[in-house]
Amino acid sequence: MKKEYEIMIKAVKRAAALAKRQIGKVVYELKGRSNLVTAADIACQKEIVKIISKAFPEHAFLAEEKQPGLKKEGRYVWVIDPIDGTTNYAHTFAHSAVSVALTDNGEPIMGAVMDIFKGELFTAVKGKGAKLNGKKIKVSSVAKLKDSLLITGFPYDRAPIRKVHIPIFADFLFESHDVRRSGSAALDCCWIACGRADGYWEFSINPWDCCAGTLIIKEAGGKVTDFKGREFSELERYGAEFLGSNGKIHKEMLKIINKTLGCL
Ligand code: LIP
Repeated sequence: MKKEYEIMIKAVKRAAALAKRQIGKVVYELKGRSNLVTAADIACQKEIVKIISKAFPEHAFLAEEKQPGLKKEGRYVWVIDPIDGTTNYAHTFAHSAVSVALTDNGEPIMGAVMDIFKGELFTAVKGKGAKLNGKKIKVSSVAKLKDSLLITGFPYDRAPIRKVHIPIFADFLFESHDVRRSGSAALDCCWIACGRADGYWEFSINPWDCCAGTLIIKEAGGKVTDFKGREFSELERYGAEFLGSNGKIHKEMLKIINKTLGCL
């Protein structure tokens, strides 16, 4: 898998550099209610696909942006978010990343997330740990929710916000040190993995938002499940309900989330 890793890093760095050159120079379009896409998203995805397809023409892709002719079925599937945190990127709110993961029969085996603005590169290979700029990282040692810093996000579909997301947000706000809403799921996962925060929950993110980040959290000693505490069983289910943590506060977070979900 050495070649796959090298190609993954090449693709992520090339896309991050392309996105960085375009900061502030691209207009956005709406794919849906508050769901933005820019020309940079499209260009970065095409560049990533070009690099990977040249090296591995038989591999398939699960990518955020529509791209005609992409092979979708196969043992090896590359999961791509060319710019995660597109709304941030479009507004030059400096917190967006390129996220690429390679899966083998639906199981992430390597992943890379590169912060477009800061240049931080988070990587993980299954069974070999997680790194930030080549140095091993691990989740925080915070053992209690009341001592934690949390992260969340909100889906583009704003409908369930008032009845579901705000009550859960409020519960966590009162049960933790504080809650951050960054706008990039991939970076949220990486910040849990390196101990900058202790738990991240979000409804309705996509496999491309969190596939690499899920592996990076796990390889850094953390835990990722849905809101019933189950590991993701298939690629398509990644992110429908996302809870990533340092493992130590996972049960407390599940209890808070299900307090509201149980009332619905
Ligand atoms: C975004 C996620 C973010 C979430 C947004 C959106 P995108 O991904 O990274 O966590 O809150 O709703 O899904 O669309 O920028 O790739």
